[in-house]
Amino acid sequence: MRHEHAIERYIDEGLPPHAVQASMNPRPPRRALISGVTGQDGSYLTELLISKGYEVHGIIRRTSTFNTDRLEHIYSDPHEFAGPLFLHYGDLANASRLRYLFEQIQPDEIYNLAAQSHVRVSFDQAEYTADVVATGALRLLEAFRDYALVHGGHPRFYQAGSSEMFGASRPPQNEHTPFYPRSPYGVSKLAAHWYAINQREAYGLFISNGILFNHESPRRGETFVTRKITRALGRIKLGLQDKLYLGNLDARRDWGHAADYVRAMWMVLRHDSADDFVIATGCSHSVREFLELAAAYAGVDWRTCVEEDPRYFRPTEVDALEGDSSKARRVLGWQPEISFENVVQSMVEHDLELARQEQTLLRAGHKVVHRRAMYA
Ligand code: NAP
Ligand code: G4F
Repeated sequence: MRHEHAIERYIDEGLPPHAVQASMNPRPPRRALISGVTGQDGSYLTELLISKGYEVHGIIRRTSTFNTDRLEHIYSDPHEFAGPLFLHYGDLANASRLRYLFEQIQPDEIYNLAAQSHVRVSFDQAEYTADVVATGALRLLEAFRDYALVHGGHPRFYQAGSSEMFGASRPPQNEHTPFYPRSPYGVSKLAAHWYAINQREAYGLFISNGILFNHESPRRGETFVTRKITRALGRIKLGLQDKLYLGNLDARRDWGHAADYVRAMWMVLRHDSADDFVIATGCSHSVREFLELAAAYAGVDWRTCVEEDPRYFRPTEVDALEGDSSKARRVLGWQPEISFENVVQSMVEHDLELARQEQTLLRAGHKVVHRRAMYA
């Protein structure tokens, strides 16, 4: 059951400033602020931090439809207003609001996960992507700097960097590999990466960059290729859809599981000093290999239903990403625990179940509207 009205009660819209603080717990062991909390990684990171005793504050955007689906399960008791998750309206485009949230929440750790994170869409909306991904990160970093310098207490900042920053550089990519981004998204992430390093060096603040390779899960957005594939295969298997249209099947990616990667984010901020880390499995597969494996798990002959569609090609493609995360393994003691096969299998099983639910509703006479990706 969805708790739409319950979750709305937790969002501090309309609360006077003092009530935001009054509604929080007495000082918890650690307090985290997450931008992008409603996204794939935001939801896994929230779960991880809560399991470690954190009080978690998330920044969410005001949207005309609910964007809190990935967080609904954390609201098991809609009648309590005691956390451990608090949501606040905000946007990386709105610097004054970010400063206000730092003052009110006084976080120990900040995770900047907010982004227009779709590479293909960044070609259509390059300026907007730069505003959110690059300048948005700068707005948050500047709010963090002023908060950290005035408040003290040595708060820590995590910047969500991406393997897209390596772009055309040949694999395997590590912290010494030259950056060569191939999309407005990659360029914007690289600007954010350097803003973070500059603030670390200029002000001596604890600011770290993760350079994360692709990570997936059943909570992955449905316009990224892995989830687009598993969602479609589930529906094709149950006769709800005929075709799956894809772009470049030859691109290679280093795909891990989001749960492993948010654990790395946390370890990056728990390290003794601020630094930058590549996080990756070290194995890559082509989109075609992902498709073949997913189709095998779903029991679908993909050759009969997959068609190439040039709308999904990118003006400039990143052909091959495969990360060398030996520094993170050596220095942080991080390593992935979920295999590529398990990532694919868990996504297929999840999406077969979604398709079964859709089929049941259809058979019961309900009208089901499946949202289809628009060239992404
Ligand atoms: P995601 O699912 O697309 O989530 C992005 C989050 O950012 C959502 O919560 C979104 O809110 C929020 N957001 C977008 N624009 C915003 C704005 N203007 N102000 C405030 N919030 C905004 O991304 P993800 O896969 O969880 O990735 C998390 C971060 O890691 C992103 O920065 C991404 O670029 C980066 N990254 C991801 C991967 C990967 O493979 N997943 C790899 C490397 C780096 P709505 O829910 O309202 O849209
Ligand atoms: O799933 P994708 O859209 O992910 P992409 O471009 O690698 O970006 C993701 O990973 C980055 C880390 O490297 C993140 F920073 C970023 O935020 C995002 O999470 O595409 C993967 C590959 C590409 O080569 C693309 O051309 O799949 C290819 N592809 C083929 N057909 C497709 C499709 N991608 C999408 N989205 N849709 C297709 O139909």
